[in-house]
Amino acid sequence: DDGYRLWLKYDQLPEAGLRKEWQAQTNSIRIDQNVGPTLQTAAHELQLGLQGLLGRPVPVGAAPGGKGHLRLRVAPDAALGQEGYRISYQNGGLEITGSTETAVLYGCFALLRQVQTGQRPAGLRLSSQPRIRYRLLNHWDNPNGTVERGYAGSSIWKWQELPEVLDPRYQDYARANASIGLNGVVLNNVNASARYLTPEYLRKVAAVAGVLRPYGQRVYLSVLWAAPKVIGGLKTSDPLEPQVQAWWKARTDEIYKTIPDFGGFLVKANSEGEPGPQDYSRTHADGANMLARALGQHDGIVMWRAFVYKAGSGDRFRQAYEEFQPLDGQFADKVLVQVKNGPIDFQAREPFHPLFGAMPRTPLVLEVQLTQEYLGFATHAVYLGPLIKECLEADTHRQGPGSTVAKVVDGTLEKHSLSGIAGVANIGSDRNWTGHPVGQANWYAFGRLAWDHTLRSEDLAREWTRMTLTREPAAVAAILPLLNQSRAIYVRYTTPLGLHHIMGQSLHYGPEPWLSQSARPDWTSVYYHKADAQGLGFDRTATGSDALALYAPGARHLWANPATCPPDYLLWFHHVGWGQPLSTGRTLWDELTTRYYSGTDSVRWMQQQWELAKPALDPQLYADVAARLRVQHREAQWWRDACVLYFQEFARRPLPPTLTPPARPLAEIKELVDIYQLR
Ligand code: BDP
Repeated sequence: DDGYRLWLKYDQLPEAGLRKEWQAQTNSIRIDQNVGPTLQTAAHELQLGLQGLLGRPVPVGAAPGGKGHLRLRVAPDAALGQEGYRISYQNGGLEITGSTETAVLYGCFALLRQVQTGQRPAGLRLSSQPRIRYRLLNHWDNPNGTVERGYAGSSIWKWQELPEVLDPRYQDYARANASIGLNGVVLNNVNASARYLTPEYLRKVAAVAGVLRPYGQRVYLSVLWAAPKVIGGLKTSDPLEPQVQAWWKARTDEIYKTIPDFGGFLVKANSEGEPGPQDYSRTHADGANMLARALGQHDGIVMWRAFVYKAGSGDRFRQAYEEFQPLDGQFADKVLVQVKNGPIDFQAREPFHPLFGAMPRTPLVLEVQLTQEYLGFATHAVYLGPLIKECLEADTHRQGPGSTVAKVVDGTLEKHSLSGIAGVANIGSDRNWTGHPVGQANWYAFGRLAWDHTLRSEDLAREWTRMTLTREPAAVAAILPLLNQSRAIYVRYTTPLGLHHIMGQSLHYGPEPWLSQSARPDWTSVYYHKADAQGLGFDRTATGSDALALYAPGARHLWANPATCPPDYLLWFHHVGWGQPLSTGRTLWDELTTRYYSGTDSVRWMQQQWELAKPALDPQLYADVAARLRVQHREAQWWRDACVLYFQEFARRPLPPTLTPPARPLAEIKELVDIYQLR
């Protein structure tokens, strides 16, 4: 098994009885005549799946149908909204209904999931609708085929070959996205090239859009703020200049002529050297609103990213908040502000971003990163369900207890009709799409949570495992704890107790806590961990940067007191003495080192769990993950030894007696980083 089929494996169900039960309900698929391409796609996908799973032909024919026939029907239903579906028995036959063809398509994949995970058809009654309106993957793919922070091969978009050649992968990609409830794709990197807006490229983009459309996937583009200068021949890209406004309006109209269901723009502006409205002393709102006006009557949105931090302007933690919060209420109706889950940058664990709940008049898109830039690339097995859920369930306390990030993002807390969530894709041209097979679980869980953030991370891990790896109970029982604990384990052997941003420079791989020189101070490690003879951690209380003050009192309260702050967040907010006893009963030093060691040992445990599942796994897939786990263990030791020895230079304490000191000196480990960084 090369992993290409993802979770959409339609191998015959092993249980003959179960097959029979489903066969009795799926003699044929019935659709009305003259339906559109999406319903035809839905019928085709269902046919494909059922034929494989049930091991016999399932013809598609004209409705009505009746007993034993499965009907797909589009019928406006206010209770289901535009995208929700219902699966139920009507007149003795199963029926999948929704207000739109796309809704029925989602319903078809939901039905297939029922069959794939071994549910019985008797009494089946299921309805579901998405809680978030825009559910997007963000590709950081470049025109030359590279992927920024991509670890699964090159880009799946082959721009040279487009529009004539349509790689079959585009359709399989669209199918995968639709099957988990996503509805849109930003095709290109936020560090954007202007060329996507040229007529030459728009033809290519339109060709991709044509493949994705029947699967309910709309296409969006990241835009370069300076495009009017770079490709438009203008001298400025000042958003208040009429010629700039006219240029964007004309470009946008052109896009909609080529792609009538174009989704809109994603913008990274005045961030990490990208141009933006501030180059002309204008605000982010001036820029975003200008683009919203260019969209005019077209059905599209602007997603304006809040990932900004200027060198030398204090604690990086505070900066996005300070720039964006005062703009609340100034953004036009079609604008959503896109905020990363945490205030720094996709670290293995971050407190939720203080902007959530603090901009009640602006819909905020939650951005999470599926590509594991800071989580071991495609080498380390890290299931991200728990990370995404941790953020969604975090309580901002902005409108009293229960004001979770999820409620901010889905729009219910502040009564927004627009809502969005974005996952930075971990997909590339590797045969199995994501490099590490467990990366597929992250794509899967993200899509399912984007549809319904109340789903449990553990349940999604189970679904994915059973659809993708095996349904053999003992193997599933071995794999699930591995997945569910993998993120916590990764945190322990890399950045326990709230350490953050101590990874290798630029590449963001491996440990480099000693990094003290860089182009900007907030790209070093010492800026974040602040180790000294007294202790460790970033004081973000009133005696330090006071970033804690950005949170509502209820949320602040959780972290404000070092004695009661949950250990997982401790060093995010406090500089703690090495000998300080923690709530765990150990001193900071002992707890820190114990976590580095236990995290590393846990990778051994992950290996053992994987071994237990071996008899039920495809040999190729088993071997691939087993080998990656061996690397992961070696690199966990790398992290452990690097961090323990480095911090020991400050703490000047021995390891707790139960721990065996690293066998190699720090100098040797530092060389490793240089080898990896290719400096
Ligand atoms: C950082 C990445 C960088 C991205 C940036 C962003 O290192 O490559 O361009 O985020 O999100 O984490 O804009």
